[in-house]
Amino acid sequence: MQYEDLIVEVHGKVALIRLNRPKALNALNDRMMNELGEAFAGFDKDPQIGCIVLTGSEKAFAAGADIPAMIDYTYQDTYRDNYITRNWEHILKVRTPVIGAVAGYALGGGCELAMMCDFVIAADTAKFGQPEIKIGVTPGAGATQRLPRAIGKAKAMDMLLTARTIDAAEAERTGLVSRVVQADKLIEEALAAATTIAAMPLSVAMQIKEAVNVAYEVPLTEGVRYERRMFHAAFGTPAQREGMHAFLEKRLPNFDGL
Ligand code: CO8
Repeated sequence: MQYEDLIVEVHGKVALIRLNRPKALNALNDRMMNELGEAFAGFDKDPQIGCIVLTGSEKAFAAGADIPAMIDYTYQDTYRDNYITRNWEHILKVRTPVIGAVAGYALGGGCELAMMCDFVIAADTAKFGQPEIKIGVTPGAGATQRLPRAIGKAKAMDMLLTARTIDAAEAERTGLVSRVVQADKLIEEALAAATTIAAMPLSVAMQIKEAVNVAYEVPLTEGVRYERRMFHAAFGTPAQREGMHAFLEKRLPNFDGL
């Protein structure tokens, strides 16, 4: 599939999606967000794909929503006609695991998009920030909600109110990203992590992703009950049979198609 603002590649069972508007530091516009939705949906329904990596360029994962594109919007455009917001959350419907691989700027909507990935691997050049206040708007794709959950209220308020960017080391220290790697190894490391995930049973990976996301929506006892039902339901599945038999037979499991 050819896109205007994305480059997509398949590496074995891993799909790699690159945001590609280099002249605008991958500013996220309507066409790119539509294409991103299409790319995610296509890979998500492909049973050969076990993990998706979302990345940008060396200079920018994404420097936020496209400012010139939205400068003249009215409340009617944004609220009634749902401009901007209508195509930003396709990623949340993706059941296949998604890793964000962030180098350079992840600002505003770029940082929010990274936070919608299941986890983020950052290059040592990565910079995260929510500078919306500096251009006179609140965040709109979840930063006021996901950032405090990810890094705590104090750090989130600091970033949101001062528009301060944090570097990769601070992002890792605060839990915004899972690991930091050398910039020239980012794609290699992200593909390696994705390949590891893609070798696991996809059905179980999807269930784990679903259960972790439930943790942000329901009280603890409900979440644990939800997990327990998933655990009960695992018994008798091909993945459980193969995983446990492979362990006893001292061989690597083969989860292909499971
Ligand atoms: N939109 C459009 N173009 C951009 C953006 C952007 N967000 N960011 C950078 N660019 C463009 C610049 O205009 C410039 O283009 P040109 O060469 O034609 O002038 C080019 O990219 C390079 O940028 P700079 O020359 O500024 O590069 P620097 O290295 O000097 O600075 C920065 C890089 C610090 C990233 C700087 O460009 C910057 O501050 N960018 C804006 C960051 C920002 O404010 N982002 C938040 C935008 S608002 C938002 O994201 C809200 C999302 C809500 C989504 C809701 C959906 C549900």
